[in-house]
Amino acid sequence: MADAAKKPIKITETILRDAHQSLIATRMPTEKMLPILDKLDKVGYHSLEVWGGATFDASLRFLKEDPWDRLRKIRAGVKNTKLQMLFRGQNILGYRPYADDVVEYFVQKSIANGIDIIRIFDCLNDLRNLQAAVDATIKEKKQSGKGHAQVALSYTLGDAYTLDYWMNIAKRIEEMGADSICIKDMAGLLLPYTAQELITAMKKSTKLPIQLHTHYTAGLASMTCLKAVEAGVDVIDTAISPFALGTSQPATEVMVETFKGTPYDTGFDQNLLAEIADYFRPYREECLESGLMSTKVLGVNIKTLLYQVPGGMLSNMVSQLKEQNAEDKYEDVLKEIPKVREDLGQPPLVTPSSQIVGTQAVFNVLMGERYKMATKETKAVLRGEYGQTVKPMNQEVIDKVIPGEKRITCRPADLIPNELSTLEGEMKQYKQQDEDVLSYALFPQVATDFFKYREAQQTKMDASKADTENGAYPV
Ligand SMILES: [Mn+2]
Repeated sequence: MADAAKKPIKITETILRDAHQSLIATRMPTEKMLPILDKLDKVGYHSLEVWGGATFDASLRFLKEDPWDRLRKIRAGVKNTKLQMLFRGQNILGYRPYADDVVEYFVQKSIANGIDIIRIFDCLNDLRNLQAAVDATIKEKKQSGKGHAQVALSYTLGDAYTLDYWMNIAKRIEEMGADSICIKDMAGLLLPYTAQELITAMKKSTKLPIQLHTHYTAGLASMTCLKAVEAGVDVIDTAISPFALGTSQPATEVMVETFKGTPYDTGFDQNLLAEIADYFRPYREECLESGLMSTKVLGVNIKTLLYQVPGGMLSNMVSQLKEQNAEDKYEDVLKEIPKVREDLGQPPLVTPSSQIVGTQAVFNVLMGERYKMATKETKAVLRGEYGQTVKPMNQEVIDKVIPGEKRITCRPADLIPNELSTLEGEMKQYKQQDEDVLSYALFPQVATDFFKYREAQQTKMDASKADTENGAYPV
C-alpha cells in the first residue's frame, strides 16, 4: 500500500437509524438523540443515517412522536454533517406502492425538512420501481441545490446474481442519473473475499461512488468492510460500539482504528468517539435490563449463512409453525424456501419479498401440496404487480395459482393514478402541517390515531397554561 494515494475511507454512522432498528426495534426516542447531536456533528462523518426504514412507523405507532418533528430537531442540531434516510422505492416508507405524485411530494418534503442523501431500494432490484424517487431527488437538487440520490441494490445470492449482473446494473444506475450506489447487504451474506471481487468488478463498470451497508449477523461484517475498502469502496456504514455488532453494523471505533496510519485513515478523534460511546452505553444497559434489547440478537447467527435467509425471516417462520403446532416441519420449510424463491423468479429476500416467500413456503409444506393455497401477495408477485424479477417465474406455478389472469409487464406504478388530492381530502380535519398528509398516506390508521393523540395533548397543554409557574404540564 506504500504507493497508494491517500484515500480516507468515509463513514456513515447508523446509531440514529439502523443500529437501533436492528437491536431495539427502532424504539430510540428523539429526546435520547438530541443531547449527543453536537458531538456526532464534530466527528467528521460522511453522513448520519437518521430517518426512514422503520423509524417513521415506530415514531407514530409506538413512541407517539411526529417523525417530521424529529427530523427538524436533528437537522437543527447537526449543522455540518449530511443527514441520510432509507427509502423503499415506490413504497416510500410504507407497505404498498404509491402513485408518483405521493413519491415526489415525499422526496420534496424530506429534503425540505433536512435530509441530504436519500438511499432508495427495491426488493426486486427492479430499477423502474426506483425511477420516480430518483427523478424527484434530481429535480429537487436542481431547484434547491440540496439532495443526493443513492440507489441501493439489495444484495443476494443465486445463480442469476453473477458479477456480470452486478456490473451491468451498476452501469444502468449511473445511466438513470443517480449520484451514488449502495450495496445493501441486509442479511449479512456478503463474505470478505466476495466483497473484494464484487467491489473490484463494480468499480470497473461505474464511476459512481460505492457505499457498503452490511450487518454483523453472521459475524463477518468488519472483515467484509476491510476487504471492500481495500478493493476501493468509498463509504462504509458503521455503528458506535454500544449499538454495534449482533444484527447491527460493525463498530465505528474498531473500523476507524483498523485504518489508522494507512492510506484509508479517517483522521477521526478516538477520544470524541469514546465520549459518544460513553453517552450511549448506559442506554444500552437500560435496554438490556428492560428486555428491549435481547442477547439473542447480539451473538453470531451462523444459520443466516447456512440457509441464506435473513434472521428475521427465520424467526417469523418458526412462529408461524408454532401457531400451527407444526414445529417438526422446520427442516421441510427450510428446504421449500429456495424452491419457492426459484418459482417466483429468484428475488432477493428483503421486506416484503422475504415475508412473501417465507409464508408461501410454510403454506406449501403444511398443505401437503405445493400451491394448493397461495397468499394474495404470492398472486400479486406472479401477476407482476411488484415488478420484474431477475429470472422468469415458473409457468406451471403461474398456471396453477392465477389461471387465465392477466399479468402486467409495465412499471407497476404506471397503473396507479395520482392520489395526493384524494388523501388530502380524507385527512384535512387533522392537518396541522403540510407533511401530515404524507404521514397519513403511509399509515392511515396509525397516523389518524397519532393526530388525535396530538390534539388531545395540545388541549391539555393549553389547559395547564395557567399553571406554568409550577412548570407542571400534565402530559
Ligand atoms: Mn440495514
